[in-house]
Amino acid sequence: MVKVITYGTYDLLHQGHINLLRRAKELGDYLIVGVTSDSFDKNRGKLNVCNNVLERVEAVKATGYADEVIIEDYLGQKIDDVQKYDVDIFAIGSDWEGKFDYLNEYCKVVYLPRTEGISSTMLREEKNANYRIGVVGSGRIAYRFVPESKVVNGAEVTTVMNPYKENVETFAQIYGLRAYTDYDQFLQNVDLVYVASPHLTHYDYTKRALLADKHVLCEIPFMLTKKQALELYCLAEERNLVLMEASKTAYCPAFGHIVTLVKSGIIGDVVDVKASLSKMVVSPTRELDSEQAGGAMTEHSPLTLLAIIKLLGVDWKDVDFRSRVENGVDIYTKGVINYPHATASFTLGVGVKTEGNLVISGTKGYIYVPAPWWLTDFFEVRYEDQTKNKKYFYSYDGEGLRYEIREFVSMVVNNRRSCYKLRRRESVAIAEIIEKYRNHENVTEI
Ligand code: C2G
Repeated sequence: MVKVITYGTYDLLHQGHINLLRRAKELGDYLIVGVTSDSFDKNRGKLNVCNNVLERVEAVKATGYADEVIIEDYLGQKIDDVQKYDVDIFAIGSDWEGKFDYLNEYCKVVYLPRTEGISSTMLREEKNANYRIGVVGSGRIAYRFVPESKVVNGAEVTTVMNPYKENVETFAQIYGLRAYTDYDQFLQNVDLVYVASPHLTHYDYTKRALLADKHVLCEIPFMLTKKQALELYCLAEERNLVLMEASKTAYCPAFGHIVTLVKSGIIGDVVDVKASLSKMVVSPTRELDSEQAGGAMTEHSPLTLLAIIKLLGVDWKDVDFRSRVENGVDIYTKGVINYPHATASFTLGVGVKTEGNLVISGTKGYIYVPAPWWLTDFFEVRYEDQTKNKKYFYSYDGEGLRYEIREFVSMVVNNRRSCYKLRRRESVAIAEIIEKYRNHENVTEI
């Protein structure tokens, strides 16, 4: 009996897949089809798969060509499978020509002709309305945003706006976008707005976009007061629009899993959270300009507060700050947030360097996330008995912005107003702590 094996995602199963499976089956007597697991696809950068693994397995079975369906869940599994199932032929579409020659050591490798003119990508694009994203501001983060948006289906950056003509034109030329210096005109030509402008403009740009019925993803620091954050979330709710804080760490795979592991009690009761973030900058720059709300607190606290609030909640009792201030800007701030049964602290620097890690201490053990924890793809759960320690690894692709963009587009497409990865009340709590600091409440200079 000649055994054949082939692999694929088989998302939105189409004629190309069916032809491939038929041809693979014709190569032998018994066909094994490896369908990728959802996590395997995420890890290899396929973030846009529409059908889940059960749906994809059912679709493959329904073709009638598979004698056996298995799940592909890890890199290198093909070598194991070929040996485990005693496979004679590995078959795959010609788009993979040459890529699987390494399997020749274990079986015969056949590249089958690919069906032209149809693909899952094409079907996904047809399925999803293509929303036009407009970027407000053309600074450093915007330059990272556009390439990241290209791996997310359902939306495309088409437009950019900046009141400074030269800046906006350079940016538009690099990415082939339409450029506007007038915000109202810009708003007429977009569906979704990404606010990546200087801190002090976030409120105004976001509000005007919501009033023009546009969904908004707004960079951090999202809002500088609790009132602003509440007002805009209410406005979005009233108008049935998505408003999301672009706190990229919140949407990254590793961070999400830290939160769920902690909530499931893996380190017992959480008693202390320590989060640090420092990035040295050199003047003149926005981060050191008091006129532009520069400083360590506005620049970096949203991510450290995200960690604290996600892990300990929004019902904190008091907060106290210590800052080193130079030219009206905090180059270093340490904050202590007390909860009834826990405490948390954050250290932030734009002119003081410190280790940027995250430590979550509990009654059974602790989680250590090395610097830079906010971009993490790795963490370790540690116990007194070190033999129980466990390391966890995740993907963190590109600049990591793709995860938040995907969440934003998914919220719009699926008409979801709230996201469990960062709840609106958590975002409001972050704004409230920033506001207290900016109002000099419990701030001591050192
Ligand atoms: N295919 C085809 N014609 C198309 C589209 C796809 O012949 N128009 C083939 C692919 O070449 C592949 C199979 O259908 O052999 C499954 O394609 P995908 O679902 O896109 O999966 P893929 O990402 O190619 O996964 O471990 C996974 C494998 O490496 C391949």
